[in-house]
Amino acid sequence: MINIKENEKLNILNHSCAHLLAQAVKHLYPKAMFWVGPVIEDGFYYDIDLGEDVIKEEDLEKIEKEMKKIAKDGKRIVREELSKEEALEKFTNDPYKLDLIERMNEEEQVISCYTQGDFTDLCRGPHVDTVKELKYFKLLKVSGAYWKADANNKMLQRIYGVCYDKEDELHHHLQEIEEAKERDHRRIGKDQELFMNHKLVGSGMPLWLPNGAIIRKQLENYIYEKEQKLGYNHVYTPCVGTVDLYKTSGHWDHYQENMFPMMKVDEEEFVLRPMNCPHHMLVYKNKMHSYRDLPIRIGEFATDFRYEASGAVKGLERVRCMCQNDAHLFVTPDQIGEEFEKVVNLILDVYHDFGIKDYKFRLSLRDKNDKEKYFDDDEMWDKAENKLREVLNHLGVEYFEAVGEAAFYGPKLDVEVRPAVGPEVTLSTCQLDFLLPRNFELSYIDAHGEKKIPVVLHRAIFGTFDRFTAFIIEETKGVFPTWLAPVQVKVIPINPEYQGDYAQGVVELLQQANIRVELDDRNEKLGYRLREAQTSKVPYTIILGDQEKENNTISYRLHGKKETTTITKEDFLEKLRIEIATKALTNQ
Ligand code: TSB
Ligand code: ZN
Repeated sequence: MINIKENEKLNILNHSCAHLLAQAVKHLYPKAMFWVGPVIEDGFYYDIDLGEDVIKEEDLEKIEKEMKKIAKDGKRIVREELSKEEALEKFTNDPYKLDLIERMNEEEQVISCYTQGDFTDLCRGPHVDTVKELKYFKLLKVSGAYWKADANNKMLQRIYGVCYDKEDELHHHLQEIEEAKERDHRRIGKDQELFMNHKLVGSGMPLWLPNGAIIRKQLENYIYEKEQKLGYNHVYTPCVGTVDLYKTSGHWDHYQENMFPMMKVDEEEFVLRPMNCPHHMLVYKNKMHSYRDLPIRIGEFATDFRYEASGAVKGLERVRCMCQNDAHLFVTPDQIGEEFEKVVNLILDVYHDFGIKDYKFRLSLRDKNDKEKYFDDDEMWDKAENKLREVLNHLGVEYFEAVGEAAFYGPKLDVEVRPAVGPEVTLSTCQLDFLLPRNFELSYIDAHGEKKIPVVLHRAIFGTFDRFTAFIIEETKGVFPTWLAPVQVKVIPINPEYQGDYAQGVVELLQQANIRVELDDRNEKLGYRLREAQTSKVPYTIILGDQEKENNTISYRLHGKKETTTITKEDFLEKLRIEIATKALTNQ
């Protein structure tokens, strides 16, 4: 998709279209008042206070019609510059615009407004010359948005739209939106019964259904095995901690707005944990360590709770209850480079296994001038940042640097991916930390018998199972590689009356080999059952007729393919066994 914001011409067009939208809304809902209507990456929106009225998705067409009518009328868009006093006077009945004007400084910015026909809006501009230029636009959706993004404020209505200067560009954009909707993990998750939400459980608290649980279990087994081979030790720790634990770690002071509130039980004050690091620090501290023990790698599939704004919560991608594929690596300063390299290699290895190609490494560094935001030890920061850079260069991975994006406690490497819908998100992360081991007074004995403080690497390869699953659903469009697919094989006897028993035997054979298999011997037409197997996205469909029964063979069809292959049951089993064991991406 084109980034409209970065294209000056489209930017002006979209911003002008936001005004056109506001004018049309004003015609249809005279009581409407307008907050702000900015251009965004893929179009524009306008936040509107409609009083008692509510705009629904089905009202957008009527608003669009009104916009077309105004555009056809072709009024000029006229700019007027005002003093602050004049602006306050002009918008005296509009509390939203007054709020904006009151915060403006005349010395620093020109206050201007733009008028088209019967509609005037406070705006910096620029705009197109006449509304006639706005031809190819579409309103896309409507949602709620708190005034100034503050949940204590009134909920406004946000209408999204997009405008292009050529018809085919708009058409192309709308097609892309349609495709993205098809891929959206929330849609596939519902269609394939992978997860659900229920308001009795709460927003951002998905329930994993049996099909989704199979995928998750496979992911857990997969990464657990990798981590075992790399010398990780997994633990189980509770998903609550006391307030004092988080005071010790510093989260209570620096991360509290992302945490669920405290709950009191007897005399103890608990919080649901937002991170697992404090627990793992205590696991490390449970015994003395020598430099010879390091690196120590403590891993956990750990449930965390974070307060995410209700508007930000999204399917499995952004949740309030998540499970991290977490580990904390305790190393000597000399081991930072080597251990970091192993983490990057693990990330590359995993992405290769899943066929993930479209991602970006972001190296987040400190802003040297910002002494407040960052832990104060220039030498240590320089060393650490250079080390991470050195490793990335040595591995030859492409990355970009983000100055001022590092955490308070150290530099980090994140992997950014783009979901079907919405802004980029972080999947994997690896964060260096010099502070937490100090806060917990961790130590090891070095080669000279001296007490030293270890460095910690926080790392999550999948990020969370939740977000990674969301991403994989979208990457595969719900056609999972066989090793991950909730149902791997569907068995369809052409005529259940004649081949039913044979089909049952094939099912049992596959079940014995731990293949996830389903029999479809319903009394429905073959075409209907085949179509359904296709839409349910099962990798293999086995079709059994008289010939197969006579010859003791099976005929299978791979998802999305027309041709059918006939082989012996044993050969099929062997083929599947290899495909699953190698986690092949053959049906991708
Ligand atoms: C890696 N303490 C570290 C840990 O040791 C940590 O918590 N890092 S984190 O805050 O970056 O979170 C780890 C990963 O969780 C992120 O990279 C991201 O992929 C995932 N994640 C973060 N917030 C959410 C959320 N609300 N929903 C789903 N996944 C999330
Ligand atoms: Zn951590």
